[in-house]
Amino acid sequence: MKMTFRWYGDNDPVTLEKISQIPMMTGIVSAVYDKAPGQVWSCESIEAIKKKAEAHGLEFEVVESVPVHEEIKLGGPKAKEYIENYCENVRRLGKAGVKCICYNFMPVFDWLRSELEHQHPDGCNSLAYDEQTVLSMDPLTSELSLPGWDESYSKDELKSLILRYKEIGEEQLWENLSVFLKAVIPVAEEAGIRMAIHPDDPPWGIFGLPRIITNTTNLRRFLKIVDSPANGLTFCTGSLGASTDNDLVKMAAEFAPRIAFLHLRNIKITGYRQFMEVGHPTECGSLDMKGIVRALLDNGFDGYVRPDHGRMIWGEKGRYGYGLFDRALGAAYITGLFEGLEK
Ligand code: DNO
Repeated sequence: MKMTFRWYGDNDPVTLEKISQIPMMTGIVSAVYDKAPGQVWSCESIEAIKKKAEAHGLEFEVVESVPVHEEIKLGGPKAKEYIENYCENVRRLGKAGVKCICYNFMPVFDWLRSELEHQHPDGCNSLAYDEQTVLSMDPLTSELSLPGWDESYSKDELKSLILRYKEIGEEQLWENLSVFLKAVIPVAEEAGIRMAIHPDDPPWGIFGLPRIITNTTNLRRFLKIVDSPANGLTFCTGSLGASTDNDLVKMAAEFAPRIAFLHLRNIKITGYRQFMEVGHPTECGSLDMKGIVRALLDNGFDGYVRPDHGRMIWGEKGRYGYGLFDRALGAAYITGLFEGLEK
């Protein structure tokens, strides 16, 4: 396994120097942020990230994310063009030495929470989700915005997008995913890249939009669409673990060889479709972190790992979920878990 850390580029208050000082850190997880989703990334921008990372003794082998344009997910008239752009990005990243690309196939919204600063008794705060709160907001009428919403859409664009998805439903989304994979995976194979789809977070449909990367049955179906090591998974414990129907230890064991990227974080389930993010160790939440890592190691996992969302502790303010302190503690904990279980 290789321990990595997400870096949001030059504007990220968590600098490369700080990242490089975390024990056992091998590289960063980053992306080109100067282009809109669907566009081809310039080789200069890709190389610039690599150079900056290397200047701090860090590798740049993982990209999160190359976003999938909504037209691709919708199978719209411009899907073909955007898929070609996507393939070009895969080629360019491969040439720059990238080995793994994380992406998702969630309609309209990426990860979604109802609260950004859920207060804990010890004075820290974290992201939290409560289905009742989410359901009480209708994105078509509400003026509110939830974390995970793409703020680049106007209200009207958002509305027409949501209506288009309502027409296509789950099966058509699978079909569109299949068209995408059949075009992109052969290019990834050639480029020496493992594609790693991120599960839907939370792993169930919201606002009547279809979500399909959610559970064991669907992950099996996904992996069969193109049965290649290059068609892999991001195993995000906090995303899949939000559904109590998902047995993460079993899933880790079954999918280990196809997991290219591992996002480790713990959540505490506080009710039906209600959870908050907590510190990484097993005892802090509802997920068996040690059991998950053991299942992965016993079944041939060999991929990249990063600590996922941290709480805001020690008075830190920053990008929600992506402060330095708690993610660094998470990295140290995860390194210890692997060390203990591998030896
Ligand atoms: C949230 C992240 C996701 C992830 C994308 C991958 O913190 O895990 O936003 O990067 O879903 O495409």
